[in-house]
Order: sequence, then structure tokens, then C-alpha cells
Amino acid sequence: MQCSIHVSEDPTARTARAHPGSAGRGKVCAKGIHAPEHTGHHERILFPFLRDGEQVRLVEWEEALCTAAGLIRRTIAQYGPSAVGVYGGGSLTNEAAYLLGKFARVAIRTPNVDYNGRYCMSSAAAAQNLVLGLDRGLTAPLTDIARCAWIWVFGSNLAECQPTLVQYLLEAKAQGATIVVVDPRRTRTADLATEHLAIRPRGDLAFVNALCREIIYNGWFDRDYVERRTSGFCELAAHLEPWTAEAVEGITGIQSERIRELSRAFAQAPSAFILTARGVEQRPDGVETVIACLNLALLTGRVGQEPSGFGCVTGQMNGQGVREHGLKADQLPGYRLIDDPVARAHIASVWNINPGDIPSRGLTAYEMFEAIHRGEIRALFVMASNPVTSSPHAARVREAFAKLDALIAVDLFPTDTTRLAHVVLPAASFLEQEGTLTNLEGRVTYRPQVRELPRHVREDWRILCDLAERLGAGRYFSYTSPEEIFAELARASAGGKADYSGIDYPLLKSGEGVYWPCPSRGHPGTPRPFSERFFTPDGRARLMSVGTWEVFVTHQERPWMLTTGRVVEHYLTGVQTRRTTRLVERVPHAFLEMHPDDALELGVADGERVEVISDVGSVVLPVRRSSRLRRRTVFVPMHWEGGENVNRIVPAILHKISKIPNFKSIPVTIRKCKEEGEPC
Ligand SMILES: Nc1nc2c(c(=O)[nH]1)N[C@H]1C(S)=C(S)[C@@H](COP(=O)(O)OP(=O)(O)OC[C@H]3O[C@@H](n4cnc5c(=O)[nH]c(N)nc54)[C@H](O)[C@@H]3O)O[C@H]1N2
Ligand SMILES: Nc1nc2c(c(=O)[nH]1)N[C@H]1C(S)=C(S)[C@@H](COP(=O)(O)OP(=O)(O)OC[C@H]3O[C@@H](n4cnc5c(=O)[nH]c(N)nc54)[C@H](O)[C@@H]3O)O[C@H]1N2
Ligand SMILES: [Mo]
Repeated sequence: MQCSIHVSEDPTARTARAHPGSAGRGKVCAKGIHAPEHTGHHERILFPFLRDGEQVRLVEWEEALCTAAGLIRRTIAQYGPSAVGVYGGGSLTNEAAYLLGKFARVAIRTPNVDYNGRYCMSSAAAAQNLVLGLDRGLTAPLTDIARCAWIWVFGSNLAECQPTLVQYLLEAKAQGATIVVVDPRRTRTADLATEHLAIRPRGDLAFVNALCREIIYNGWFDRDYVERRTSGFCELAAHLEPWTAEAVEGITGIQSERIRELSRAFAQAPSAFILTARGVEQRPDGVETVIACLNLALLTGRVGQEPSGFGCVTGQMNGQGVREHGLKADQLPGYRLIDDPVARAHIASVWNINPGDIPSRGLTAYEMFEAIHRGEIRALFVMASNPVTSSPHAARVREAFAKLDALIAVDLFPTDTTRLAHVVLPAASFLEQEGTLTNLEGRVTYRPQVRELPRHVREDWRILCDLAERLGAGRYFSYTSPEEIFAELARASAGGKADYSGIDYPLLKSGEGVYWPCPSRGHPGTPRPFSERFFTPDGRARLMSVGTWEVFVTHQERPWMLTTGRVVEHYLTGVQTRRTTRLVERVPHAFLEMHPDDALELGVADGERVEVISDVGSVVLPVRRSSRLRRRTVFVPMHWEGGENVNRIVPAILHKISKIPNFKSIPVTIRKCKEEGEPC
């Protein structure tokens, strides 16, 4: 298929420059600068098509939509609506995400709707909900970071993953701030810190507990703040008693003396920000580690005081907004819980249906794929995600998808997922559809359409409306623009925690965005939601006792620790960035990073291949030596499909609360491959 789009101007950079008040303050990262290129790539899907076995047939929209609707109807008739799963992604606009949640509940009436953010922000969300009563990326605007005297960075590689936000760290550093990066790898973020702690993988919870213990037992905590604004202090103090700096030294690899010094210096810093990201969240103790970091912030009075705060750095473009408006298995728009009768009644009135017709909570992302294996889910609708590559135990997920009676995928490019789909619908890129986004600060912004839609491509919201109509639910989806959808979303969110009801398009278009909650017209928005009280029933933040010693058992047979993540050049499963010349030229293939001494021991040189074996599979990858890693810890980026996909060896071990998979600490065995082309 040939794409007719001519790529010459750079609308991303132009748009960013026009917004100096945005989070990136007019800066764009390498992926953003080159993004217009991939939207014009010759492999772009520009027509709907149907697949029957090996046969692929380009069709008109009408036939594609009728086929998709027919497959969904047939599944519902035979197995009931719960047999249809819906899976979304964090690159959708607020409008499309809201509509996809509504589509699942109203047009299909399935409880089984979730999205890729389950693999991303769900530990952060669970922890913030438990402790603060609200899941809000950062508790204060980004500009506070630049004004802080101390910044902790736990498991976040900002310099490669959010390069446009590095300016806030640099500004703070220029004014003398202490920046401590905690990461088993010496990342580019660690390079710009004042100190890098090369913690043992999984050591963070013990480390933070020890910091909190020192702060409590030496009386360095903010007594007044703790008394006024928190609950659970005595229980936490008792729980932390055994978590001494000495006791955690072996688990963390950080000397007890240093732990004590850091505790005191941090507690005495006049202002501080604590940041976490996937390095500490995508783990079997991810929720607990974020809770421990929140304890640290609360004991020292950092949440709600200016300039200070806490935050889990959001991943995808609209990772924050998409999780607020009903794309999660247990939530309705405005962060309402789907089990709450009052919430159901409100949403039902906005949707013009009976509260009893809203399904109950459903299965989360990976759980849906296991339900396919059990024959409970028979059809899946995937929009803006590539779960066959991005899910743990990728081979098992692929098997599940191959079993489906119907797979309908909406995407821009061929992916591991669309290659298994029976119906593929071509989606508009971010340049071609307008809508709103919500960033990690809880700031809602307007994104204009800056390019014309290719002729046979449709916007996500329009595809959902068209499909709903063919499913007999057209009257609930009769929108003519994203603005109309936003107006409904705002009404649906009214009274909820993420209240957008005072926001509309003209307001967003006239400025640099509005911080929710914004519950009425003329309301200025809420950049600091916790200044007065927390969103818990008693208004206090909950200090919580977390951490058991049992997670630290090491795997006897698999002595290496694999961690997976990102490089600056590529984005997620690489579908877009592997189609961007300058990015793919820089990093064309997957690789395994290993300490030079480990490489010497194994007898492998740069570029030589090793087999990495876990409990669920193996991959063969070329080695890159790097003294930036701890010994016995190896790193593989996640940006490749097929045989290069690291998720072939990531087992599906889900956190019991958040259901996030453990992408960050996988015990593996590593063997040198004998010769080129030979099995290891
Ligand atoms: N270039 C680029 N940028 C991106 C993305 C991308 O794919 N490419 N994806 C976006 C998305 S969706 C997300 S979620 C974010 C992710 O942003 P980050 O969370 O910052 O990225 P990761 O590379 O997944 O992991 C961060 C760090 O965690 C470290 N880590 C691993 N194990 C541990 C541990 O036990 N303890 C500690 N303290 N650290 C550990 C890793 O070494 C790694 O440097 O990035 C966003 N930005
Ligand atoms: N091993 C390992 N695996 C991981 C992670 C890890 O750290 N390690 N991180 C996890 C995390 S944090 C995340 S967020 C997930 C993400 O994993 P995925 O959800 O698979 O993310 P992408 O690769 O961005 O896939 C998005 C797809 O949507 C398409 N797309 C882009 N924009 C649009 C749009 O506007 N509309 C439509 N319809 N389609 C669009 C793209 O072409 C692409 O195919 O991966 C997770 N998987
Ligand atoms: Mo993510």
C-alpha cells in the first residue's frame, strides 16, 4: 500500500514551539521531532481489510464495519456479551478513551474492558488511591520540581523516557539541589544526578523502609504535618522497627552508613520531590514500593506543601487521561468505581440507560488473555495497542489470540496483533485527529488536528460511533465531533474525583490547559489538589505498613537478573519508531546489555550472541558490554516484535492488587551461543 502523504514540514515541533507554557515548555524529544515521518510511512494501513486464513482482502468501510459488527453480534448471541473483550491504549485521546469505555458497556454490554495502562501505571494508581485517596500523576505542577532542594528519582530514566522534563531537574541542580537517582543501571538520568545509588534490583522497598525507619526513630520527621494530615503513624513506626539500615544492607547493596546520612539530609532539606516510575512499579512489590515512597514523602511533610511533592511519572502521551474516564475494568468516567450504586446511577443518567444495564467490574488486561484460553472470551476488540508484543508471556498471548473466533484491531500499522486480526480498521494518527489529553500534572489540554485525514482512514471516535450504529446502539453514539463527546465526558465526570465539568473546548483552546478537578464554569482548576485535605474519607493521608522479607528469596537455578525497559530512540513495541529512519538507523535491533566482567566470564565479546532462558522461554540476542550495569544484572529493551521480543521470556506474574506484570526483575540463565546460526 502506498501512502500519499507528503512529509516535509514538522508539525510536532511547530505545535510545541507555540506552547511555551506546556509541560515540555516548547521542547520536543527526538521521537516527537521525527514522528511526522512515520505517519507517512509506506507500510501505513490506509484501507480497512479482512483476513481469512492467509487471505487478505481490502474492503470498503461498510463491509469492514458490517463484518466486525456481525462477528461481535454472533459472539454475543452464542456466548453472551462477556465473551467479547475490549482493549484500549494510552495513546487515545480523552474523547476516544471515554467512548471506548462507553462502547464496551453500552454497545456490547461487556464487563471485560481494560487497557495497556494496566501494564504501566496501575501500581502507581493503586498506591496513590490507597494512601492519598486519589490517583493523580504528580501532586503538584512540574515547576515545583525545579524549585526543590532535594529530588529522589526511583526507577525512572527521565533522560531517555521523558527528555523534555529533564529541564526541571537541571534547573533545580543549577540552584544547588541534591538529586539522587536510584537505579541498578547507571542511566543517562543517573549521569545528571548528584548521586547514583546502584541498588540491587528489588531492593527499593527495603531501602525506603530503612530511610523511613531512620527518619522516625531519630525524630527527623515533620511531627506537626504527621499529626495534622496523616493517620497510621504508630502502626508504621512499630512495623518499621526491624527495618534497620544494617538489616537491609545486603538486600539493597547500599551501605548502612550511607542510608543513615541520606535519611538525615533528606529529612532536613527545606523542600523535596519524590518521583517514581516503572523501575519500581512493574514488579511483584510495585504497589508496596510506591506506598513506601509515599510514606517517605508524608513523614517529611512533602505532599501539599509548596514547592514539594510526590509523583509517578506517566508513561504514554495520554496515560493520565485515559485512566480517568472509564477504560479500566473497575471504573466509570471521572474515576468513579463501577461497584458504587451512586456512581452507576449518575453515569446511567448521562448515558440514558438503566443503571442495572451497566455491567459490573471485569477482567484486567492479562487476565482477559487467560480467559481466552479458557474459552470464556471469544472475540476481542483492540484499539491503539499491540498486546501480542507488549504483554508478558508473549507466546502464550499469541496462542490465545490465535484461538479467538474474532479479533478486530484498529491501528496505523501492521503489528504482531493486527497480523492475527480478522478485521483491521485503519486509524488516524495523532496529527490527524483533534481531541484533548491530560498530562501527568492532571492538566487537560487541547490538541488540534494539524494534518488532513488520509482518504480512507477514520478517527478512533468515528470508528466507535460507526460500529456502535451497526450494533444497534447508534442512538447512544450520535456525535458529530470530539467537542460534543468532550461535553458529555465533562457531564459524566461531574461530581467524580477527576471532575472536568467546568472545562470546555473554548477554554482549553484559549490557554495552556486546565488542572482538574474543575467542577464549575469559571473555576480556576486545581494544580495542587492536596493543599487542604486528602481524598480519603477522613481527609488524612494514610501511612501504610508495607514490606515483608520473603520477596528477597533468590532463584537458585537462574542466577542472572533480567530487567527490561526503554532506550531513547524507540517507543514501546517500536511500531512507530522502527518506521522512522533516523531512529531505527541508530538502534536497528534488540540487544542485551551486560557488565564487561560478566561478559569476560562468559567469554562473549560485543555483538556475540547469548541465549537468555527464563521459566517460560528463551531468546537469542547480541551482547553489548556496559559498565553501567551491576554485575549479574542484564538489560534488554522492549521495542521489537517477533523473535526479538523480550516478552517471550517475561513470565506473567501479576501483582495481586494492581495486576501489573513483573517486567523488571526476571531470574534468567544465560548461555553463550556456539556459532553463528547454530543453536546454543
Ligand atoms: N524513549 C522512550 N520513552 C518512553 C517510552 C519508550 O518506550 N521509549 N515509553 C513511555 C512509557 S509508556 C513509559 S511507562 C515510560 C517508562 O519510563 P521509565 O519507567 O523511566 O522507563 P523504564 O526503562 O521502563 O524503567 C526505568 C528504569 O528502571 C530501572 N529499574 C529496573 N529495575 C529496577 C529496580 O529494581 N529498582 C530501581 N530503582 N530501578 C529499576 C531500569 O534500569 C530503568 O532505567 O516511558 C515513556 N517514555
Ligand atoms: N518487557 C516489557 N514489556 C512492557 C513494558 C516494559 O517495561 N517491559 N512496559 C509496558 C508499558 S509501560 C506499556 S505502556 C505497554 C505498551 O504497549 P502497547 O500498548 O503495545 O504500546 P505500543 O507499542 O505503543 O502500541 C500502540 C499501538 O497503537 C497504535 N497507535 C498509535 N497511535 C494510535 C491512535 O491514535 N489510534 C489508534 N487506533 N492506534 C494508534 C500504534 O501504531 C501501535 O501499534 O507495554 C508494556 N510492556
Ligand atoms: Mo507505559
